[in-house]
Amino acid sequence: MIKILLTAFEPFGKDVENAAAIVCQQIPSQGEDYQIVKRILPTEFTAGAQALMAAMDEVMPEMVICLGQAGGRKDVTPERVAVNLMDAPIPDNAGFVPDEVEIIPGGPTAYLTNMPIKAVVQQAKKAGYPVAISNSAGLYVCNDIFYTLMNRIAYTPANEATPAIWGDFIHIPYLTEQQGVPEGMPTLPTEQVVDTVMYLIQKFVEYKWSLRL
Ligand code: PCA
Repeated sequence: MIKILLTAFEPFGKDVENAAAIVCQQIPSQGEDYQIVKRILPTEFTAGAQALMAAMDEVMPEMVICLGQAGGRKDVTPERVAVNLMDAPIPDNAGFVPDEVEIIPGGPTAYLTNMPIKAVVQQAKKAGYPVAISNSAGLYVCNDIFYTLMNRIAYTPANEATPAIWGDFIHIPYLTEQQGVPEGMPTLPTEQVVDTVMYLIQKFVEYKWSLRL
C-alpha cells in the first residue's frame, strides 16, 4: 500500500471557492494499492509550507501531490519546476505581498519534480484526458509549497527501509460548476477533472510500484 498525501488550498484573491479543494474533496481516499490522506492548506506564504511539512511529519507519505488552482489554464497541468523565489501579483490570505524574496535564502535556484510526469502525461493525453505539462508553477503560494516540498525531499535520503518520497504539484483550471468564476475564463467539468487527477494518481502509483520491486 502506497500512502499518498494529497493537498489543496483555501480560496484566495477574489475567488469564493478553490477548484483544487473541490476536486481534492471528491477524490476517493482508498485505491486498490494506495491510500490517500488529504489536507487543505492555508493560501499563505510560509504558513502553507509549514502546514505541508507538519502534515508530512504526521502522515509519513511515500508520495506527495499538491493541488492548486490556476485560473485561466485550459488543462490539468502537472508542474515540472519549482523556483526559489516569491513574488506575488496579489496579497496572500494573510495580506503578505513578497517582492522578489528567496524562499530558502541561498538555496538552489530550482528543483525539478522527481515524478515521471512526462511519461504519465503522454499516456493520459493518449487516453483522452485534458492534460499538459507546465514548466512554471508561478511565483505565488503554490510555487512556495512546491519548492519547500522538493527541498525536503532532496534532504530525505532513501534506503531499503525507507523508499524515496515522490513529490509534484498539479495545477487545475476553474471548474464549470464552481461559484464566482470570472467571465470568459476557460473551465472544465468537475467530474472530468476528478477523473483526470485519479487517472494521474493511478499511473504514478503504478510507476512507483514498478520501481520498488
Ligand atoms: N493557487 C495559487 C495559490 C493557491 C492556489 O490554489 C497559486 O497558483 O499559487
